[in-house]
Amino acid sequence: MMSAAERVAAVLRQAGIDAQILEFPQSTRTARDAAAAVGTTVAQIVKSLVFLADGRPVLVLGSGANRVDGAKLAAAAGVGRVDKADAEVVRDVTGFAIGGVPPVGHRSTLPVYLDRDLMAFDVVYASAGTPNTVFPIAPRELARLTAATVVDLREDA
Ligand code: 5CA
Repeated sequence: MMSAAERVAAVLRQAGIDAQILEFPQSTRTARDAAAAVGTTVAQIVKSLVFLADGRPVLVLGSGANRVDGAKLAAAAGVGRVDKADAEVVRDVTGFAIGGVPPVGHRSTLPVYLDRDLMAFDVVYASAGTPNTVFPIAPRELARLTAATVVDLREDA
């Protein structure tokens, strides 16, 4: 049985991405925790969030600094309404638990929407499938790897 982090590492390797998975003794469960562990800004942490778009699961790769604007996501997905998936749905759809949901390696292939604010950075950090691992990746590579639609998803304060 492959561990969650091994599953993510295998997907990255198969895509030709030479990512080093960083494992920490402390939590990277939240964007804030992950930023502190890595020594980077919260904005450079990728949140991998499952939403239900008219009931169908989609993946949002958001910036740790932003809240996802539901109306913007609904417009991008071409649906009437979006709701955040609950913990059980997240586990069912991705095969990973909240706090360690990675952007790739899911049980099912989801449409992916990537917050364009992430594109401003040379490197961002996403979960590697567990609550104490992350991996660095160029946002352009992340978008390619996930076949993401890059779009403005930021909720304006
Ligand atoms: N490992 C970190 C950084 S990569 C991480 O996974 N961050 S995260 O933001 O993608 O995951 C935490 C997110 O899970 C929270 O932003 C929140 O949207 C969601 N979440 C936390 N608890 C629940 C819950 N009970 N039900 C649904 N979603 C939840």
